[in-house]
Amino acid sequence: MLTAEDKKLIAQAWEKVKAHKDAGAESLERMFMSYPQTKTYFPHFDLHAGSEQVRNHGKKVLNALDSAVKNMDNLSQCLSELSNLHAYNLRVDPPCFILQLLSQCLQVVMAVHLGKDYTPEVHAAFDKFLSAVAAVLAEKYR
Ligand code: ZNH
Repeated sequence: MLTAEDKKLIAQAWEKVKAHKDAGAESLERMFMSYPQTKTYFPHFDLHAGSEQVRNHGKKVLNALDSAVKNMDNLSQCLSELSNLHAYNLRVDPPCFILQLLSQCLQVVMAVHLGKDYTPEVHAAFDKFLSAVAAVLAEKYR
């Protein structure tokens, strides 16, 4: 569970992350490079560096996380449609594991952009938050 302090740290740090419009695309690029098996879910995408599709998808992911940050107490409801989409679009095994891969890459991108502001406390709070997001996205898998 996120404590009141976690929520405060997440909300503050997220404002700084959001200022980097390509943070989502950077996270996706890292995910595709570090975990090549994730590329199999995007056969219809151009995955080369600088791809416009990856850029756009990165923006969608950032927007989804932005509403998740704004609805931290209500993640299930806030991400319900996205959860449906992932349950039908993605057939990964086990889903929670692969969903965490993007979270790992997001953490690295946040650390790069936030530098010393990405304290161990912020890291720990985001880790909990992103795990909760991934759990919601995985919750409708059968
Ligand atoms: Zn995902 C889609 C988010 C993870 C795969 N996604 C998507 C979207 C969003 C997201 C927002 C869009 C939707 C619409 O359009 O409506 N994701 C997300 C998040 C996360 C994720 C937040 C975490 C954290 N995904 C993921 C992973 C994967 C994926 C890990 C694999 C690997 N997604 C996906 C796909 C899609 C999506 C495939 C579809 C795309 C297109 O467009 O086609």
